[in-house]
Amino acid sequence: MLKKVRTLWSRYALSPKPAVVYSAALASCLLTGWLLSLLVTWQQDRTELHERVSLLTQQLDQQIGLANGALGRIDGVPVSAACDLPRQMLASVVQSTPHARYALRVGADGTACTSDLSRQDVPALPGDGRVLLLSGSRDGKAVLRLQRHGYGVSMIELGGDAFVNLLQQAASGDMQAYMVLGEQYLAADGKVHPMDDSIGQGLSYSLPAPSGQFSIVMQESWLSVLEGSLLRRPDTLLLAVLAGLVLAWSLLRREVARNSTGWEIAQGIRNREFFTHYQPIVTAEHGECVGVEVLARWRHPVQGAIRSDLFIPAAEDAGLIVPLTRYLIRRVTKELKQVALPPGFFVGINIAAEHLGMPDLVEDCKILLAVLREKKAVLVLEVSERYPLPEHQVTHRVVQDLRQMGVKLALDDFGIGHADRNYLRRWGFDYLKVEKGYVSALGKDSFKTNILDGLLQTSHQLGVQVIVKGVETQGQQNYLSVKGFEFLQGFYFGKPMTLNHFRQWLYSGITQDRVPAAVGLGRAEATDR
Ligand code: G
Ligand code: G
Ligand code: MN
Repeated sequence: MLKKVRTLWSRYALSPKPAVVYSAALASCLLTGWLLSLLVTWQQDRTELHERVSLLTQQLDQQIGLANGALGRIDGVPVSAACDLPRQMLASVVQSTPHARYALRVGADGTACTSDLSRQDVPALPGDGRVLLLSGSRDGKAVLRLQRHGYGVSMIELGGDAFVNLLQQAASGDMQAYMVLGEQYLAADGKVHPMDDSIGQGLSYSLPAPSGQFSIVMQESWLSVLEGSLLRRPDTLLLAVLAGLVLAWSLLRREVARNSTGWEIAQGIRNREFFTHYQPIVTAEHGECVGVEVLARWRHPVQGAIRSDLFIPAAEDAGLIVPLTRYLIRRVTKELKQVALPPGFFVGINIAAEHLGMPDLVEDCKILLAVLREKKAVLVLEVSERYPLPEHQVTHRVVQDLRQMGVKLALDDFGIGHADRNYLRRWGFDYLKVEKGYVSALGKDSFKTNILDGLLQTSHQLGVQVIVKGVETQGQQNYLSVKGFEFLQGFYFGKPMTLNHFRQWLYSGITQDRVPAAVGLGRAEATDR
């Protein structure tokens, strides 16, 4: 049970999960789309708010302008102790001024006349204040008083209803409009409220002079912008969703492109399109075959032979390298059963670093190991220096388990990565397989040649054996042999070949001569693909 959990953990938790990555990408696309919609909604609302405010400002300015004009006429009303004539004049001003209800004129001598017989009261008139916004004392409705001091005092009172109507027209849905004057404001509910902070955050417009004391505030709640981005503007949202989908789709296409290769590889494994080639590893001195490297090959039903430097990385990307390797190991197991191998023969299999982090690998190797043990052959797992082994407890345990079963470890492509002595010691490699470039550099690149020369000494110190790959000429073999390298691999000795070819190659090599030149040149042509 615990083992199963550990296996599942190493298989899923330690490797990236494309599904999670993909849904996260999709979610972020939709989020971006929605943010876009939010921004557009906010922008549109802002524009509309501006339009409404300026319209409301015009309307209010017109109303107050008329009242201001009326004040001028009231200034000219002569007041006398018997208010009859002034009252008539004031009443006509009230009648001809929209929404006016009441007018008052106080002469320079303090004599006061009003437009309304029933309202003889003279309100307390503040010093130089020109406008007052008040709750009407009689019917509870808002009342607007405009007054002017000069030669006496003139005052006109307007009913608040007209203003409230305008505020109501301007406000809609979640947009609110307020008419602010000093420390008070009139709201669309028809009431006068004391000023509060929330009103200050809206969009504010001052009325032009002479009504400049007034300002209009419009505001919209964030909640309604949020709601609007989702509901009120289906066009914007649709556009945003479309944009999100386009983004997601392009992502999906990349994913599908990747997955189609992945799918083909999976299909290929199922249909046994993958097979193996074997490339000999020989002693430097006599060219005697002491081992073999298993190389994956793919014969695609439509595209034909596909290069392994293309499909191996693709399989790694698609998370299929492990199943592919597993399949190849099974195939190699079956194939090698039929072959007699020289004692001590080593069989190299390329393993992805990720695979070494899975406890399954031990299980995957068991049957092959049993077959090889019977033939006194050794299994060598080749891991590339390209991708460092994950310094994970699981990986160390897997390596330890394999070691106990007699499996050897080779560091492949040595010289292209950053493996240092510590890395080699930590993982206990038995073989270093030197990158092809070092051999081809012989006689051309003294820097690389020097590294190759120095490698022997290092390998002795570390107790690892060196296999030099990419040997293509007799000159290279001679050089390496004289230098003291033990094992070589390359086209000069044998190209990767099918099992049948390899078997022929091996047996004829054993029964016939072991002169490398003859072995290499003669056989290389008969092999491969
Ligand atoms: O022989 P060839 O040109 O196909 O090899 C190309 C590369 O592919 C080599 O570097 C070799 O390590 C890698 N390769 C070949 N077969 C396998 C395989 O079965 N598993 C892995 N992980 N790599 C392989
Ligand atoms: O896993 P590894 O990188 O060792 O795989 C060996 C790769 O090198 C295979 O692709 C094989 O075809 C290729 N190869 C083997 N011998 C030679 C050689 O002598 N010259 C060149 N250029 N490539 C070789
Ligand atoms: Mn290899």
